Amino acid sequence: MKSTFCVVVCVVLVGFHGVCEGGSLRKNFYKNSCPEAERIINTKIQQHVSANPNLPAKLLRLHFHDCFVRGCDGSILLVSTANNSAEKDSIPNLTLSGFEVINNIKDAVEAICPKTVSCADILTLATRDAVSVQFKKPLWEVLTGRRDGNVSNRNEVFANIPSPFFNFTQLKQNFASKGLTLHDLVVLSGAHTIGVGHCSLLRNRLYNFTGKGDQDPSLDTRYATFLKTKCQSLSDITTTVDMNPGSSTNFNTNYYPNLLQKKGLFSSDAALLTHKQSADIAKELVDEAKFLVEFAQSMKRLGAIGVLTGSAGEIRNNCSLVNS
Ligand code: HEM
Ligand SMILES: *[C@@H]1O[C@H](CO)[C@@H](O)[C@H](O)[C@H]1NC(C)=O
Ligand SMILES: *[C@@H]1O[C@H](CO)[C@@H](O)[C@H](O)[C@H]1NC(C)=O
Ligand SMILES: *[C@@H]1O[C@H](CO)[C@@H](O)[C@H](O)[C@H]1NC(C)=O
Ligand SMILES: *[C@@H]1O[C@H](CO)[C@@H](O)[C@H](O)[C@H]1NC(C)=O
Ligand SMILES: *[C@@H]1O[C@H](CO)[C@@H](O)[C@H](O)[C@H]1NC(C)=O
Ligand SMILES: CC(=O)N[C@H]1CO[C@H](CO)[C@@H](O)[C@@H]1O
Repeated sequence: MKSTFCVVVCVVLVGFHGVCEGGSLRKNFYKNSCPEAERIINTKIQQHVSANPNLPAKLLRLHFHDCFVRGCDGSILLVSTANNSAEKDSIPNLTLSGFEVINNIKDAVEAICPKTVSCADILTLATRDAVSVQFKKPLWEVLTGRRDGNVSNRNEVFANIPSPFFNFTQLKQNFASKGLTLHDLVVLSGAHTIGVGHCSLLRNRLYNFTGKGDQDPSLDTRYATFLKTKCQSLSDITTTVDMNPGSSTNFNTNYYPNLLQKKGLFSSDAALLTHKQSADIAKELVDEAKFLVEFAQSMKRLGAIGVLTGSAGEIRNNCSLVNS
């Protein structure tokens, strides 16, 4: 009865493939089938993050890309085969990494509970745990019970992953197509407090914004001068710069004060200031306590996008391959 109600509400509110399908995710889904799963994932992540402080950023972006293409179904983890080019082999996958960490955790989980815990859940839990290491407590709640998809198509990435060149309207529409609100958009953009971006994606803002050798006027001039010392020419496509100067491994609320000072890295960041409603949300999120609470809620919604549950999908044996 309750689930029928939920389905009806979901269809009315967001359509079948929206966030509401997360309604069938549960707290501690593996409590009986693999009671140690969440602990193993957490222990492994502690080790991996201490060896690689960039890992939280890598996993956070990987999880986001997984959820925005075919829902959070682990499709981003699949490798291409003779007959199929997978999501991870599309252009926006630049610098996606962390795959080997997920595979390593999956091996450890398989060793104690074979064929039980999905790759989609492992990625979701591992992301939460990685971002949470510095806080020494889980930053958001992860419901579980996702199952793995068996399709990963390179051609679906461009239509689903937002581009760093998107304007406000495009960003808002992209998030809405995933059942996420403008508020989620501004809150989740705060993920750009950690990690790096490639010069290739901001070079136009620095050197050729309108095709006349000019600079993006929505970028702070002094910050642009600094960025030019890193991204030294239009032809530099390999160098990376911190998303957030000085705090690229520290998850905090610095994204917002920087954004408000016109120091957002990409056009898509700057675009959040072009409308009053989103600019006002950004101003509120300067408050770190508020940001952390909102981020937790939006991550829960992100992690529920288009999930496969019940008997849909499968539990992959190997996160890189569909079961044969
Ligand atoms: C709002 C639309 C978004 C756009 C247009 C966007 C775009 C990008 C781009 C272009 C990069 C740099 C990739 C590279 O040069 O290697 C990046 C990095 C990153 N993004 Fe986003 N992103 C968006 C939203 C998100 C969301 C919702 C999350 C997670 C909740 C996220 C998390 C990250 C992280 C952590 C990095 C750093 C990755 C690293 O250090 O390797 N982004 N994003
Ligand atoms: C690729 O497709 C062909 C023809 O449909 C099939 O015979 C072959 O087994 C497939 N190969 C793989 C690796 O799936
Ligand atoms: C994926 O699984 C569905 C449902 O189990 C099945 O109908 C479909 O053929 C599978 N697709 C691939 C590419 O394996
Ligand atoms: C945003 O970009 C789209 C696609 O390029 C364009 O049609 C639209 O006019 C742009 N919107 C604004 C407000 O610039
Ligand atoms: C700047 O952009 C314009 C228009 O896209 C292009 O014609 C020109 O070659 C670019 N300049 C450089 C130095 O690449
Ligand atoms: C999983 O599949 C990948 C890709 O084929 C392979 O390289 C890897 O060794 C496999 N892992 C295990 C544990 O079999
Ligand atoms: C990390 C990863 O899988 N990178 C791939 C991204 O896609 C290109 C092709 O567009 C591949 O060459 C990379 O290996």
